[in-house]
Amino acid sequence: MAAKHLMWNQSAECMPDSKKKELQLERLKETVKRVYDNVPFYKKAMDEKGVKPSDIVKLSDVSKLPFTTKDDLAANYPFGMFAVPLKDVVRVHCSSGTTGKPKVAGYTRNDINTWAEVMARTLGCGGTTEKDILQNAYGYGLFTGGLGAHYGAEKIGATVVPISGGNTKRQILIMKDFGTTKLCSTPSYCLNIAESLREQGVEPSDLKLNTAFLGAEPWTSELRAQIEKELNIDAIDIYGLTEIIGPGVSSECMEKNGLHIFDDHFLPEIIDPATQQPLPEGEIGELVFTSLTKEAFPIIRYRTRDITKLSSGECACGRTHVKMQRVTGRTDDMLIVRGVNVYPSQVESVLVAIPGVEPHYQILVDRKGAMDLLEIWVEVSETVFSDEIKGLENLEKKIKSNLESVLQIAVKLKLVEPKTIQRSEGKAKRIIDKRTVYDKI
Ligand code: DLL
Repeated sequence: MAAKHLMWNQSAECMPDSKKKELQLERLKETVKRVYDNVPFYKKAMDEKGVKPSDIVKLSDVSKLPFTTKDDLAANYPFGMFAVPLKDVVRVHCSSGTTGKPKVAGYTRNDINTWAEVMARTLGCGGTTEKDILQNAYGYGLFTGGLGAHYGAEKIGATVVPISGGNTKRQILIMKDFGTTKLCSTPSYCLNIAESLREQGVEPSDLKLNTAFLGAEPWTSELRAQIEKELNIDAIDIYGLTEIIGPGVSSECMEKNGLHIFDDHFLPEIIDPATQQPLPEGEIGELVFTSLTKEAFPIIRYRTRDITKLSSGECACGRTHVKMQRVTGRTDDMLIVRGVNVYPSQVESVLVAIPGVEPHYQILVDRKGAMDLLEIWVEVSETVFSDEIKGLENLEKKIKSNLESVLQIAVKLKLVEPKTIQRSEGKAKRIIDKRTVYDKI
């Protein structure tokens, strides 16, 4: 694995800690001053907290600053959080918000360059070079995945195939004919592609694919193992969000042991979501980011709702960026069923560990009277499904008992035929919570 320690920007990625902290502080001060002077929301929020830009004298002073939440973005929709005039904004992207209005991100020309830089680092983490043919199956458009990966790959000089998501048959044709070496997609779409390859009798050895950059939704290490085995590739977890820049906030390296946060551009903190107090390194909580270099849409202490923990210290790859653990879920992704917290990732890790079960599942929550019901639909493989009833019953028992012991709650399980559950072409929709519908009536 010659590409193991390849880096796009070694001096930034391996910066000694003291130098990094100096740079972060300098950039934090600039950012805070810029938002105070240019974004009425921040002036008001800082005045209310009694904090002035000049109060930021050391890095830990970040905790004096107000948080930004998605409700704040909604209240300032669409362009109210921008710190530059619109004439300097060369691009906008959006992501769907739960309130119905999208969250809007703006970029200056410099922001686009910064984004390409952090995405080049991301793709470099998985060994991408100008010799690669990179098939970009993230959706192009308002979603940040497509153009984010595109600019990063072009910056490296790889040959980009901007195929976008969907049309799986064509994805496979191109993968074979063009000799694609790198794939960018969501993990669920990668699984979909792998399944179609299998159906078409295409073996991994018929392809030149060696690495996939998978992100935009939570996935488990068990699913990684399955994708890697099935496609005979390295699968790298990449993370980001529209509000911070898009993809390119953090990425795993080939060590696959935590994601390097590009912390010369994005300052991370972990807080207790209940008390909103910062937590010490190593503790699990909500990830919060302050942008350090963004011009159009700088953001202070943005509450991502993503749950993870941080760790510092040099990685075996040589990078010194602070690492975050794989995000297993969001605070608002967590289902509370009869008072018990349930994350889709728990369901996924149980299912992927059982032979004969496909990692395609749907979680349905409903309410009968005062009682919450948790139903999980699970797809089984063709061979298991056509097996005798006894075999199916045994499998059903096993899945149910494994799920119940992990989730600590009674589950109604339904085994369904292969291909029943809708395949994803982007972010998979795994939860149908009918209770919210009832609650609104
Ligand atoms: O999903 C940006 C992206 C594109 C990341 C392509 C990686 C690859 P949004 O649509 O704004 O942006 O969604 C952001 O998706 O807060 C997480 O909850 C989730 N998410 C993103 N990457 C990961 C990941 C893009 N690797 C939201 N693991 C974030 C778990 C992820 N969750």
